[in-house]
Amino acid sequence: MTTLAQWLTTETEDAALRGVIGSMAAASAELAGVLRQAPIAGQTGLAGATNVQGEAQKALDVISNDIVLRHLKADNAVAVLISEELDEALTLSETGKYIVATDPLDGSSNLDVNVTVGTIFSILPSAGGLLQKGRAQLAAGYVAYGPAASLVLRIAGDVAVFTLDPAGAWIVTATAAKVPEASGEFAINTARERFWDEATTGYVRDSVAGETGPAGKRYNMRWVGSMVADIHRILMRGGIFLYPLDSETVSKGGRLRLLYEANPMSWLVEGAGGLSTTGHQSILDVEPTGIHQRVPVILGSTEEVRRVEKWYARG
Ligand code: P6P
Repeated sequence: MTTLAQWLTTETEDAALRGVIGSMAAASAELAGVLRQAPIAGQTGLAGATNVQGEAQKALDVISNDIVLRHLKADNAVAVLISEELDEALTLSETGKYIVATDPLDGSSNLDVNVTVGTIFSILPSAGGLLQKGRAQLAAGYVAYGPAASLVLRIAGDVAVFTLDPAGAWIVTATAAKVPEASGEFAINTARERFWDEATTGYVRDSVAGETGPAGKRYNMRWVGSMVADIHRILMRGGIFLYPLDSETVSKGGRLRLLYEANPMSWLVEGAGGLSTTGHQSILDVEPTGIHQRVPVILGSTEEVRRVEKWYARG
């Protein structure tokens, strides 16, 4: 069996980069253990949850951020941490070579119903500053805390998948994950239909029209409401994930965050042969204007993303 450390040595000669990835993987392994016990420790965000000392329970979002921060602080290679849980970018080391942008616990609203949640991270060169396009990423990954804990990681080559073993080691379980070009499955929150633009409405209408519709095939719909869970399914068996700009999110620029959700997921999906778009451009080419900037997110199987792009091209 190949471990994460062994895989990393074949993927990059940069020991400092290997170290940062190892720190994120170690933080995620620790967090996996915390999540497994959370309902017992009263940490699932249930109303009135308290710990054994009767202290006000810190939400798992904050606990997750604390775990990531502790592991990255121990790693002098990280100059700055950008986190969904921190209003401002946090300087960790004046000499660090890397910036880590992370959503330490994405989908945490699903914790009290025991649905898969995740940690998403993006690694960028500190020389480029806080606001770099997604194409500048040096590595990106996520951990899906599901029936198994899966770490999905890409540096500059193929996308690898690791599974957490009972001893706490990440073991390679796939070395070149590929998003199937074609798929009959889309992921969108259909309760937002009344807010959708014409392109989203048209794409979904064509899809649900099935075999006799413009897409010429039957579709299924899946929406977990946890980005890591939906993206992992798409990475493993194909599909398309849509959180497009709509009349309610347009004022904020979208729903999902560019630096620590859209960019790392796009880096992984495109590295596995899929595509990502805002509807008008590749997500990886979006020029960031702020560390918590939101963007429209459409990514997955090439054929499906191309169909959405055709709808947007109609103008
Ligand atoms: P909605 C979770 O809160 C999240 O940020 C993503 O993980 C998920 O894809 C999305 O929001 C779900 O959004 O509008 O369906 O609740």
